[in-house]
Amino acid sequence: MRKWITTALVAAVAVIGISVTSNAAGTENAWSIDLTLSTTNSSDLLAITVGEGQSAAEQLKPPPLPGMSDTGSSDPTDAVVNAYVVTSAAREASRSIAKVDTDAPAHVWAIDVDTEETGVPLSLEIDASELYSKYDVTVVDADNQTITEFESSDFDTNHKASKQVVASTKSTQRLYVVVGENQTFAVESDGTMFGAARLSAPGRVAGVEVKLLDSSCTQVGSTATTNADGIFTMPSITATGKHYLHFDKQYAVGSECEIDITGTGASTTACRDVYAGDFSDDGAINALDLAKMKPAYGKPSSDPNYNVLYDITADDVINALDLARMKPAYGSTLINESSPSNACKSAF
Ligand SMILES: [Ca+2]
Ligand SMILES: [Ca+2]
Repeated sequence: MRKWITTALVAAVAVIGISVTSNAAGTENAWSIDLTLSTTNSSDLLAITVGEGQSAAEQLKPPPLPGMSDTGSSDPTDAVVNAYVVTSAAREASRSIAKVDTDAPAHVWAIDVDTEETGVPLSLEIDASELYSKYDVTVVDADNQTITEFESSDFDTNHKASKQVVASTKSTQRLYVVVGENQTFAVESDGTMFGAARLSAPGRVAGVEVKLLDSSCTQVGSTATTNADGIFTMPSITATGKHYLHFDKQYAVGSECEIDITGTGASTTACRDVYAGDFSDDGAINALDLAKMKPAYGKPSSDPNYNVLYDITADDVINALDLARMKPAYGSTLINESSPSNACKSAF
């Protein structure tokens, strides 16, 4: 049994892909990305930068752009764009480098985008040449509840990628940018908690249960469940203050994170992804789970020993690709649901 586990895990390591951004210059504790927001004909005059470094740094944006005025044209696609990193209620920066936080599962920035005409499709170009190669970028439009993912395969050889991130803007559009190895997050905007859960990166997934708990670990409101796009919404959130968000799914190792709900629509949190592979459903991924998987290993869906439970990649065969999805959580106490660091463990 032990030999099979060793062989299987070595195979799993071998198939973990090399990303297109693998030659980007950023490191785990010193990285940044440049963001340029644009309508069809106009872009923000000053690209904004977010990242992580040895000490926090902010560079305030010059007095209100635009340097350009409204074109006066009825064509909204030429609307002037001004984008800001929201660093506090009163300060807006063009650059925000966070302090290194090795415990953070990911980092979240709020970005406000002003366009002089509303109803404008908005695109974002990301220059990821200084991004850490293991990190993904997700852009969230909480108002319209849409998520745009920038994965390694989206970037060209110059580490640039461009996508439409908003279909139709308001005069001030709030976006959230999530960067890190994990991409599970929640934002509270106008009394609605909205977010997404990712299962064993890459890939979002349906059926993850999301609960909001107060500081005494008492559930607030009802349980939300992620849809086919991995997105959940929790309406009518009136509570404020320190809360916990708990993500879990059967046969997966769940995740919990803290969120301070301010009631201003500016509350965000990044959580560790939920990991598939807890086939024994005991809150940990270890040899017990590999033992359950073993009879199905190497079997295609046509084989009677195939079991869809173990086919994490949903590609109709159980092989090293599935083990690769389990690997980051294998044997880890950090992300064990039973860990004492899980503040609301007793609530489940
Ligand atoms: Ca288990
Ligand atoms: Ca598979």
